[in-house]
Amino acid sequence: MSSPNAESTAFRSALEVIRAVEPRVADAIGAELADQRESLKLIASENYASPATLLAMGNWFSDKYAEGTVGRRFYAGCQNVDTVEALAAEHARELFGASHAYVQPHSGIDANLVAFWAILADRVESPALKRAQVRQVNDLTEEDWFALRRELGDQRMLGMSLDAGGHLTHGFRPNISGKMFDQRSYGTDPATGLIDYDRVAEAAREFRPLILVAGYSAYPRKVNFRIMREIADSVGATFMVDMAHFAGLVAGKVFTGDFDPVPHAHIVTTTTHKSLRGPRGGMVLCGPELADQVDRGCPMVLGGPLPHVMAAKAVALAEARRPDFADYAQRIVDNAQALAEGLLRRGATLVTGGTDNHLVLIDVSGYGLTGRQAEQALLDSGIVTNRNAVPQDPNGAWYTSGIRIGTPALTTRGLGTAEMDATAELIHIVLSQTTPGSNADGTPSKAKYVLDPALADKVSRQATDLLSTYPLYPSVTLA
Ligand code: DSN
Repeated sequence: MSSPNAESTAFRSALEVIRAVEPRVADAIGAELADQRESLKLIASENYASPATLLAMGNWFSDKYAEGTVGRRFYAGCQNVDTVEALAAEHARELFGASHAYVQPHSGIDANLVAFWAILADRVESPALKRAQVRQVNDLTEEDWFALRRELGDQRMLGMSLDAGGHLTHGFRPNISGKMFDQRSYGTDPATGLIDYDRVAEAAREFRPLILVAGYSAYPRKVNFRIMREIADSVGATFMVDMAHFAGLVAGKVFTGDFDPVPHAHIVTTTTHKSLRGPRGGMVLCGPELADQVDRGCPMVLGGPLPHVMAAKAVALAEARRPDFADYAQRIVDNAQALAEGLLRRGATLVTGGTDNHLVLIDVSGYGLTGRQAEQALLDSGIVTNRNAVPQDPNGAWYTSGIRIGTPALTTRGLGTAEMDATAELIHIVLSQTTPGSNADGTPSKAKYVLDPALADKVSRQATDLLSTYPLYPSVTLA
């Protein structure tokens, strides 16, 4: 462990150096720390990376180009990048029990694109090259190349629907994945809000996708990946899991057996900054069958790797291999369940009636509000959340009827189940005291709301009090 003094000195010195060039940037960095320290951060996809992870990103690795893979680069002088990339991949393999890890993706969408194109290359391009008896695409005739491009663009994907908690990158039209694939969705049972595996199997039988995707950004339950793999196998689909939200729960062995995607999926993607608590970035895990295609991610779909971020991934993954990470992961779920119970006891409606992961989805229509009104009222009260669609949402993806809350960040700060109950009380007070507002012409507004500013201030102070026992980055003083 580094000394608190060393961490303070490092950040203070960095700000001093930045301030000498552009003081407004140094001020904004300092202000961001102050804001994060004072707000109750309940955004399910955010966390606080360790000082070591943050510091690993701010250095001269940022200046190095390193296209290619470890030991096989298109640029000279990559020996130190090789060291950190190999370390990050080794930690990832060991942590998740995967035979191959690719740590270059810059984000979750990038990791998913790498996976999609690795699958397309394996399932569509390689057979076409074989049929044409050539080694690579440049050797195809114009006619065969044209036919292959059409075939690549004519593939199917089955993923979870957006309003059931799926993710935009799983084949939805506003995202490139929806323009690449013919997509169909599976939803959740309207009565329970849970995935109905028989319905997924039926959809797979009817649609015959090349890729079956599991994974979510707003589904508060576990997914049985063994069953999903059986469904994929029954229709010859490649099974891909996007575990971005719950990677920390897999790493911390809270999700094991049927609920650990790594032994069941052909390919797994993730971000590294959510429950995993690393730097902003992405990662792909797979078996030997897809490893070569995955390693072509750059330059196939990625710009040059970011060696400074790979260095930070190595640091964060090393942290996640420590025994205390399992305790952290379990506390994330304990806290989410305590938050859910606290909300239910106070009369809130929760999608699926609770949670068994890191997130809770409140249906705020029970409070007479849209997600947007609820999100803003909570923000006025020092509680940072995000609005989210609920299944069959009548208010669509912009206004929504839900508020998604998650516990990875507050758990990192050290808050426990008692503080989650206090947090549930603050959320309930704000939502039950907020009323919908009207437009200038008197019609009901989906965005405007009325909340007594004195109440918002009071809750804000209570939130700050709740956090004061659990300082964020206690080792870091900037003044
Ligand atoms: N932005 C992330 C989330 O909030 O879930 C995933 O895209």
